[in-house]
Amino acid sequence: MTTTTLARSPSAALLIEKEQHYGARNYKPLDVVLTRGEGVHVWDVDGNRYLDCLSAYSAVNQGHCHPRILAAMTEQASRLTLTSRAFRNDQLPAFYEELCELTNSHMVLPMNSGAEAVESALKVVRKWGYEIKGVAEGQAEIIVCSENFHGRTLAIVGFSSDDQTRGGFGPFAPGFRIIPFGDADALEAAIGPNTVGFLVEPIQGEAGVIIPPDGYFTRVREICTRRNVVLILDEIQTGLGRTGKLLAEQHEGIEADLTLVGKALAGGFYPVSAVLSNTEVLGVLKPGDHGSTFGGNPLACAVARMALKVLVEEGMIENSARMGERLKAGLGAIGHPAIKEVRGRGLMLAVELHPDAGGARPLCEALKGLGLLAKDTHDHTVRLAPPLILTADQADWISERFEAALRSI
Ligand code: IF1
Repeated sequence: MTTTTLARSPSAALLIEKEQHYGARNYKPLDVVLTRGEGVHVWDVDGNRYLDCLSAYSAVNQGHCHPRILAAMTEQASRLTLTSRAFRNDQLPAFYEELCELTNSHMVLPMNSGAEAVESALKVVRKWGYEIKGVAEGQAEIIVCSENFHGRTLAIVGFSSDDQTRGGFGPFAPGFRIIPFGDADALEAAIGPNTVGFLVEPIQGEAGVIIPPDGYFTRVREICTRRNVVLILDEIQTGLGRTGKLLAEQHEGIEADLTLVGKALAGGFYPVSAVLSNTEVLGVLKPGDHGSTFGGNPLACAVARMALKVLVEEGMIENSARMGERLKAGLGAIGHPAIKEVRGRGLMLAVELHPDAGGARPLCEALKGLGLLAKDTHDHTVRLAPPLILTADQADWISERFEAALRSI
């Protein structure tokens, strides 16, 4: 009988060296090499445990490797994974129905990445403008906000206001206008006869968890309705329980015309995104207008159906609201002079440091040493977005670790 020696996991240093050698350098990750995830925790190759306070940018709201989603994925993967949309499958209709009922939508366009959902919405809104609103062909204009983040494709980075996101990638698609976030008067003034849509995040994530003034979205909704402009809310990061409601728009008491979801839509197991709509807007798509090899595939649908099911059945949305308040209060009580502001909704939180406090990246390095993984954004802000299954003790632990890390740098 041949014996095999169990492969010892190579040291983190070797793995990091190999990644740096072969991989494009489009990220500068923390030097932690993860190998296992369960619930709010992840483990590195040296057996150290961390509490994940990024949730893969809010794509793992349900917690790592949720057993019920895993079971649904395994079962479907052993039966049928991909058919293309040239044929029908038994998972897509159920995915459509359950997603529409949950979000009070009438029609769904299934895609894969968040950026694809954004790009699809831009295409559909332009087509709606030409066919329904009556804008002259090729003249459609879409309004976006400065400090936006909607993805990394060429059209999307073309309307980014961030030099690093767009630098070196021109020329860009025309037909976009940038206005300040949170300023309804600026929206009113920017709308012209060719304006077909307004694309905006309910809370700006990458910009550092920027919450608009109270009443902003009530006015935005009124303006878009009155001026016949499609309101597109990008809930790819804020949606699916992250802010303590199923959709962040519910905090504002409004309904978008198009809602974009992604990330946690499949609980971190698979890239699944979708454009949700009333019938008028998505109804402009005719066979052959748009498509995607993987969009709406049976495996994606089965995983997403279970991801939504556990999100609702296991009370994760309500828990996000409760634990978000507890964590925000705990962080606010630290009272360290380096902290400029603690802000956020639900478990979409950020701690902004004063500019002279030494920067957010060193703080994230210190937090890593204390068993907490978090991500900095825009130099002085640390984002905190743990999975929505966080317990009260874990919320208190995060605050305590955050204080300890601040004292250590
Ligand atoms: C990166 C953060 C960045 C998003 C919103 C669409 C997309 C995203 C509101 C596109 C994606 C990810 C992308 C990732 C880092 C992360 C991110 F805000 F979440 F932190 F970059 F801003 N709309 N956000 O947040 O979805 O195509 O990635 O599935 O690009 O570095 P995607």
